[in-house]
Formats: sequence, structure tokens, C-alpha cells
Amino acid sequence: GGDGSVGDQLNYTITGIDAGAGIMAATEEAIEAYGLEDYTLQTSSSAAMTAALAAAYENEEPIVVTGWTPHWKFAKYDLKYLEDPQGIFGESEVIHTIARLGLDEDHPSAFEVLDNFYWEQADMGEIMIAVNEGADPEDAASEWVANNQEKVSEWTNGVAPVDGDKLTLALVAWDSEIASTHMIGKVLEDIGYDVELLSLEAAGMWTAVATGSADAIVAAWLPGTHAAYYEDYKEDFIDLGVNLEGAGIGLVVPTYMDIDSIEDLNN
Ligand code: PBE
Repeated sequence: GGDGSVGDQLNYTITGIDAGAGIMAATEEAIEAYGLEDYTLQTSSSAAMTAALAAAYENEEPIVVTGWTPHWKFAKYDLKYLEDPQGIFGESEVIHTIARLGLDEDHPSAFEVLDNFYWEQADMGEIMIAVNEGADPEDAASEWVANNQEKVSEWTNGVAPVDGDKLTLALVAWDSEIASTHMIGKVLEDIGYDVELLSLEAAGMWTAVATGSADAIVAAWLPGTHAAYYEDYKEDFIDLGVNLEGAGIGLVVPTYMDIDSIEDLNN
């Protein structure tokens, strides 16, 4: 039953992802800023969020999720970001590559490739969509690398090959980061590294690169999403700059929902 309000239709639930994700902290902030205290932000995972979205979408049921770009869900479903007049979710984001201190001296070839790494949303999208369609992330990444040798060679040209040096890349199992980390891992393997991918929670990923238990991450969402992690550790890593532009986060609903703004969640 209920009164048919937007909140009632949504069971006063925002479908979230893993607790450490920057978008979860931003959503808690939005709940306060927009007076959405009746809502519960459900903690789960990227996979559980997209499963809930798929199930709702299939039945044209109301749902609001913590969403981000680039992400395959926008290719697969008709979705929209809710307007955010208070700017809680920030403007356009960029993704940075972050190396541990000393990586430049210990693994100069890897450091150079990571420093050169830059690609476009559509590139990441190709891998993400392949994985969503069932490909193994390693295979999808290898295929992208094979099909984009010109782009990859801009990162690897003149870089000295190595002979099985071990390298650890940390990530969180967000769809976007599964794509990027597997891709750059494959590129580094192709120049001779023995690459291990270490899947962690968000806080653990930042701690790993700041303490040196991981060599690098390609998953630093800035300036907003990971601002707190960045601030906490900024003396303890090397920021290699932007690897992707035009990213973003926010609250996302299917276009069949008759609301346009986060404010409308109060209706
Ligand atoms: N995300 C994907 C992450 C960063 C990458 C938007 C889910 C986050 O919120 O921390």
C-alpha cells in the first residue's frame, strides 16, 4: 500500500554500491542536503546494484541507483542522471593514475607507461561492454589492446622491456576499474612485467598504493569522488595525472520515471 509518493514507490531506498566508494559518501551528503532522511542508502556492490537495476528495468519498476560515467549501463538501458541543483555530486570528474613512492626508480619502464597512459571514454566502454556481455575481463582487455596497437604504442614507444619483474596493480571491482586495470595490466605484461591485480575495498586500494604494497592504481576519481582519500595520503604517492576525462557520478533513474531532479525524490 502507501500513498503513491515518489518515496513510497521507491520504498524510500536508494540502491548503492560498496561502502567505501566515493559516490556513497556523496550520496549520504545529498540525503542531508536535500532532506531525504526518510531514505535508506543500501550498501551492496557494483554487481548487486546493476542486478537490481536490470530487474527493475525489465518490469518498468521505479528505482534510483548510485550511478557513474563511464559505465555500460547507459548503453544498455535508457537512463538519466537526476539534476543536482546543489552540486553535491560535483562537476565533471577525471580519473588519475597514482604510483607508489619510488616506483620511478624501482620500475622506470612501468612508471613511464603509467605516466603516458591516457584514453577516451569510448575505449573504456568497449571493454566494459564486452565484459558485461560475458567476456572474461582479461580476454576483453587483451582484445582491446590487440585492436588498439597504435594508441598503446604511444604509451610504450621507446620504453625498455623488462624480464618478468613483478608489479602489483590495486583496484576496486567497479566495472570501470575492472576494464582499465586489466587493460593497463595487459600492456605492462606485453613489455615483460609479471602483473598481479589486487582487488580491494576503496580505502584498502588507497592504503595499498600509499604504503607501497601496490605499485600503482589507475582508479583515482578526482577532484571530488576520492577527495578524502587523496587528502589523507597526498604526501605518500606520486600523482601521474589524468588518464581519462569526462567522468561523473550522480543519482541515476530509468527515463520511464517521471522525475528529473534529486529534489523530486521528496515528492
Ligand atoms: N565509482 C567508480 C567509484 C569510483 C569509480 C564512481 C563507483 C567511487 O564512487 O568511488
